Amino acid sequence: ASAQIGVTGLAVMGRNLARNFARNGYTVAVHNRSEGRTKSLVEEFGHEGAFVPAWSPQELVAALERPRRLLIMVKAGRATDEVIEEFAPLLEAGDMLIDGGNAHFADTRRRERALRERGIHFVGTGVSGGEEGALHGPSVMPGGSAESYAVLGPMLERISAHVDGDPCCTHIGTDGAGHFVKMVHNGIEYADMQLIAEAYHLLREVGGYAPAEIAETFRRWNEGRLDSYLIEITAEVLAHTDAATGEPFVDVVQDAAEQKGTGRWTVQTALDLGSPVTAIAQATFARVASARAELRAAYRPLPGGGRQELRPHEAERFTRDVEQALYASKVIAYDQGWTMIRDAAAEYGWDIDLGAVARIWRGGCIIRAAFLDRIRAAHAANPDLVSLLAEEEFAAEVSDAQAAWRTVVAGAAQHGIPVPAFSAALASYDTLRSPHLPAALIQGQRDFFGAHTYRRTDRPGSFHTLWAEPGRPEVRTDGGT
Ligand code: NBP
Repeated sequence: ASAQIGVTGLAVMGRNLARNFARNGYTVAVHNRSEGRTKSLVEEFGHEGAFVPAWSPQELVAALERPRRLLIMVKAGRATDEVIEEFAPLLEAGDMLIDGGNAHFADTRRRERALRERGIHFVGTGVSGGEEGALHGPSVMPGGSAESYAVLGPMLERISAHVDGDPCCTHIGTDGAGHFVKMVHNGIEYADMQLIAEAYHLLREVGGYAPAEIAETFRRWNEGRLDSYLIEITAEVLAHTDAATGEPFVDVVQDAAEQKGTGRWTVQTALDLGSPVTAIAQATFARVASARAELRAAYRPLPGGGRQELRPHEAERFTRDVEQALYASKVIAYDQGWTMIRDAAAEYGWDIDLGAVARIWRGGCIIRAAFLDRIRAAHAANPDLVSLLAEEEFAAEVSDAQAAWRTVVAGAAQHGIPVPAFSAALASYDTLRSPHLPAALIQGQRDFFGAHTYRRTDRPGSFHTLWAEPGRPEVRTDGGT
């Protein structure tokens, strides 16, 4: 037994993580259900470090130092359960089974509980950054016991991305916390991508700019507060010309967005937790709607908004307004993600360091951005921070942006350009900012048809109005007077 870590499942992610461990000086035992992947890994990349090929689960387990650390990198879902069932009987108390796949956090909680009873640490671990990240340094979000992190953490930190010398890996919390936070990362990613796409759409349709010109605008924005991986690759995609037709790449790609489902999980879970992640939800629905060809065909003949061309100086001002709207919306979308993490921590008893989440997303992952360092700093300065909007600088930026933000959303409506994520973010801002919401009327409606009761602004207790009786008398329903 000489390997410090084992990896089973050697498709793109597993293979690259195994190589990453080996390149960092660890001896890595590697195994795959079908032998071909193990062979090709050792043949192609064997020179990169110390690999121990294993041709059966028994061989893999026998190759590992105790306590054993075994990383599962297979297709999420049933395959993960099958692999766990295959390996768990071969392990001993104190060993660590790490699931680096995109598992649903509820599955991770279930698996962790079952394996804990068998004395095995199950470490559900979010891994972000795709295959490149897996090889060169991903953002790593391990859950599971603090005990397991003490042994495993240093290895995961070593292979993770680093920003300013800090590893993009931290112990997120117990059981499913790591996979939960990875899920929210993907939800935020959906929102950020949709917001950027809406900015592009506005610059194109209202601003009248060509994709290559918009690419330049994004490059410029990438030097300011919007500096991020997603803005950077957006500029690349927009500047790309299709070789076959000579047309902008974005004009030859079908406008129907796909998804693997982690955004959907975020929205489903948010409803259960009561977390108002409206920008993330709209981004997810925008993908779904884009792919509903039959609905789009039915709506297509209907009239849209007016289109008048902007003069050059107006288009320039509009571009500046869109930057403000994008930034403000982005702050709201990220804030929604953090709200959801805080809500889940309370629900599941996870002790999550909200600043550390921002810290480990500064590198390796898809939403990496300069801006995350400010979120980190805001939480570090005030560990009880309820919202980014409660922090002075973010509040000032969003306040400064709000006039432009409203102009952009109103202009989009007039032009008939859909901006579901911009609108949802602005509505969220106004909802949470408003001193009065029409929720009071909703309570009245609920009390009218269902005697659901309401609370008054001037007195404690719950009340019901006898709507059918003359004079509509009010009764107190909680036994108080
Ligand atoms: P895939 O998700 O495509 O899974 C392929 C691997 O699963 C192969 O090694 C395959 O073995 C193995 N496998 C399957 Br399928 N069923 C199995 C079973 N019943 N028993 C044992 N092995 C089984 O691989 P991937 O794209 O490398 O992703 C791995 C995990 O990482 C997934 O959970 C994914 O969601 C997650 N992830 C992916 C990315 C990404 O960018 N791709 C990023 C972050 C996380 P075989 O070779 O014998 O068929």
